[in-house]
Amino acid sequence: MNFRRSLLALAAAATTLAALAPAAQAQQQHYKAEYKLSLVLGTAFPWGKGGEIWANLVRERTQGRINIKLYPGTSLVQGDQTREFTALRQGVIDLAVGSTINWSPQIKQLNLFSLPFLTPDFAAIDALTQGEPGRIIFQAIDRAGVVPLAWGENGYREISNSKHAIKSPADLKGLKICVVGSPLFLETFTALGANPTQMSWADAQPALASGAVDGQENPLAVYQAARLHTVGQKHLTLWGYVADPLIFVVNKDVWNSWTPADREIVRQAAIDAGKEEIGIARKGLVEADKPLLKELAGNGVTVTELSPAEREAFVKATRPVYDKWKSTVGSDLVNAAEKAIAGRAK
Ligand code: X2X
Repeated sequence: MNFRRSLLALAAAATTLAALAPAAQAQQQHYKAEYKLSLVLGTAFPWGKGGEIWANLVRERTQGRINIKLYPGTSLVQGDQTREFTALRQGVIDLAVGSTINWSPQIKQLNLFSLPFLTPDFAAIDALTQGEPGRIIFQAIDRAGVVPLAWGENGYREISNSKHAIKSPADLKGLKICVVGSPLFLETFTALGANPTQMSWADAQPALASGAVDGQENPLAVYQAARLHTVGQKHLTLWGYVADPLIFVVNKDVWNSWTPADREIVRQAAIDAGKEEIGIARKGLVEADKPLLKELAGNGVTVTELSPAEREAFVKATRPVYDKWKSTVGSDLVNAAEKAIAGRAK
């Protein structure tokens, strides 16, 4: 009798398992063999390293169920980085580590970080991304149909040019500067008397090399890894006018196709990769002797640091642009950002 009962129990268990297995299989079948991760900059840069760390963590922690391949150079949208967000939404891109600058034409709230001279230091960036403004921005991205998971960082954008040292807005007069992203950048540089021209990163490098443009603005880690001193960009001014955070995201349909457990793995891996990437992006700039500045000087680059009064002249010249864009970004969001920065841990 007992034996019979055990057999019955076994049979019941087998039936349950058999019923479960197809469900699990069905879920597995929705998984693609490979997921495409879009990046502007490759693994020679902190940005691309962040993508690589994320992909590796996901592959390890899902035992290969989710296999992510890197597509640097925004190659999935032929290098046109301002089309990256639309392609993400449409499913041409599965995942991305992207700059708020490149996605700001589609999501106006992302212009927040590009308001000139909003963030005075690294603690201010952290106050935004880890505080209420970061939550508001993630909601906006989510509403636009893309799942935001974690923050990373491209860095503070500093200005370089091939002509002369920039110490005041007058020194920018007439300089041809390439910029990317929304019209906010064109307005900021126009307010400073420069001659801005919109260009993707792919187009910017040959334009700098040929002298078609005089200058550019990018984080020091990008300047250094791209060896911009070799294309005549010998004058570098540290003005920290715009912080450039990155966001780790996933296309919504792809996200929904994963099991809840796998979603959690991908989210945690993005958070871990983001933290590590921010450390890489700030390397050489947060240590007391700022070794990156010495490296730059060693390459024959003139590094100009501004006195508070000199910096203030740039702040003043661009204030009308800040004020005008405040309503486009959203007054509530800008107010929340100013409050978070004022209350930051220093
Ligand atoms: O194009 C740029 O300047 C870059 C690489 O920094 C961005 O994608 C925002």
